[in-house]
Amino acid sequence: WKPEDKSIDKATQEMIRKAEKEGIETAWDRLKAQLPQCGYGQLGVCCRICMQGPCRIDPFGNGPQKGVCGATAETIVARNLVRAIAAGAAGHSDHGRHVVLALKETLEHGTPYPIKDEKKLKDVAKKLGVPVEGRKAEEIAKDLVEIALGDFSKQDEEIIKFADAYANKKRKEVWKKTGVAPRNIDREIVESMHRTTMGVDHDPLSLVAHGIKTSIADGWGGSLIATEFQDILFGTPKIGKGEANLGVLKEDYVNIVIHGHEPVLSEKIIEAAQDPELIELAKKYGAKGINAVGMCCTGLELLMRHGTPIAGNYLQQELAIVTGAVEAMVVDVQCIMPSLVDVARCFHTKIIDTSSLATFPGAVHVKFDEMRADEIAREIVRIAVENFPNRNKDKVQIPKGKSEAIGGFSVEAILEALGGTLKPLEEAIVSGKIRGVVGIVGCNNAKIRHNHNHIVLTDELIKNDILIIGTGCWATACAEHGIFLPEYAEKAGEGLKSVCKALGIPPALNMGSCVDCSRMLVLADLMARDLGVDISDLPLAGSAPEAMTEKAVCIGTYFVASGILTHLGIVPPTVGSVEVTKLLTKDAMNIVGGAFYIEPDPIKAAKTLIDHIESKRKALGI
Ligand code: BF8
Ligand code: SF4
Repeated sequence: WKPEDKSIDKATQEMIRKAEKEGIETAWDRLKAQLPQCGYGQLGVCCRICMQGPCRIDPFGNGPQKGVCGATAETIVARNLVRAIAAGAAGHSDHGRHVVLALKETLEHGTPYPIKDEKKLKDVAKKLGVPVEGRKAEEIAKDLVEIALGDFSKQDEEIIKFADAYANKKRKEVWKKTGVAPRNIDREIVESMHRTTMGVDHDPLSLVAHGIKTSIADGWGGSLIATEFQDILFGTPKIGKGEANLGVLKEDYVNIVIHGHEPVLSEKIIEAAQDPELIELAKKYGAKGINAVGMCCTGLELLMRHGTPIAGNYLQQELAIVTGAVEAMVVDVQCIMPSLVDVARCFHTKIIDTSSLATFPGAVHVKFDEMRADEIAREIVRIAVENFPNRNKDKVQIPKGKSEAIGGFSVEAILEALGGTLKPLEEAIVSGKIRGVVGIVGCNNAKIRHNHNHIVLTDELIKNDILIIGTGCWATACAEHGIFLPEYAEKAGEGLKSVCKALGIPPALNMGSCVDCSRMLVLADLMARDLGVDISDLPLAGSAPEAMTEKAVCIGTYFVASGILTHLGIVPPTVGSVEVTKLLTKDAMNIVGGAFYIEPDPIKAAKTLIDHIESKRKALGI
């Protein structure tokens, strides 16, 4: 298993080689040690829900076909899927809650997080029917906080207020008709756990339906709330430049990598990294200054809002430490490998955990508190600076690889670039210059050659005049491979190229972190409203080419629930049930207007997505 087979990226390969030479274990080594992985687990037919188990179903039909309680493969697979969706929804939505609570604290006790974007505040308020005329920002914000928290706590049967305000009528009708309109974000997650506990819901159809409901509570609820409140507090992203890949680390500087998901932390760390007193201290220790960079989704949040360099995506987190040049890696929640602490032990790097939710054995614990955000951020940066003299220069090797990237494509920024409406984009789609739009999301997965599926799929689609929008580790992959540069339009088909050139945009647009998948929903919804159709009628598709987390399962499901055909580049652990697989890949299309499509080969996947887009165009008569 050569470094070239583990990643398509040269900088990543270089660091894998360094890790191998120095005997440092990485995700690929651990995957190898896991092989062959359990076949029951891969099919999703094992159950550990009660202590009569673990039970497993023989997929070949010779052994047991039921668990001790009588649960079939269909029930077990559906329950496992619903639990994965619930966990993914919980991750995004709890993140959303934290942002709302930060704003609430600001209003009540004055945290160091003032409202940065009053225009966004008013726009969100108007959508939700909150009066804005003649009112102070704080008064409007108070009402918004109440509505958002209400979506986590209200006990009536009505659809959550954010989904009600943001989704168009046609989509809501589909949800109401099929009984999947979410009532309360927390409640749908709790009900997922209740339904799937021993001896409750055993019907794959009603289980999957509730999974869909829970996913909508995330996409049109928790994630959307996270994005909108982050924009209010930290500013709505605007189109701007940045840099990506391990080469953003600097040899002569104190390097701080901010890794995780919640900008409540990362915003403050990059502020503290600019503190003249701390820069002076860094110089005293022999560094030229402080270089704070991002990693994973929190890195994308910073890249989107400030053009902060991003050091990598999920599979590059260990490798950033392997450079030997990282003084501190600051982590909060989600997608953070526990192995970081072990890799850091091979160097001087300090792993600093900051969330009260997430403690890493062996890390330095500096728990974050919004009220003392500035002080704590400075303390964290100081730890990094004071660690600089411990760096072993002989162990330092920073790969050169990095690329420039244009980012910051919030819906607002896209509208601004188009002159205030989506009309130019819609006209390009109607005229056929752009055949359609594909939203690509999600992770890296050690089982898939790092960044390979992201790049091959993106290239193939843009070649066929399909505009790409996307988020998460896909966005970092594109940033690293130069796809987010306007000149990359040269690789696009003639139609898409001409539109990109006219607008000066790249053929693929970075819309942010994984909670920002909500931006894609808002964009699709706007387009549907403009054209007087449902989202499911539009020439759109979704894809998670290197899916890994439960959050990705949830995102895929709410794309499907929003009426979008969604490709998965990895076979999910649901194929052990014929019924659940059929439900997700076929029947869902007739029920919610979207379905999953599984295809590990990105070229084949591109062809199917293109065919799907062409069939939607035909149905629309364009
Ligand atoms: O939320 S894309 S590996 S970093 S889950 Fe994680 Fe997947 Fe990356 Fe961000 Ni999203
Ligand atoms: Fe086995 Fe049923 Fe218990 Fe699952 S819930 S572990 S299938 S007995």
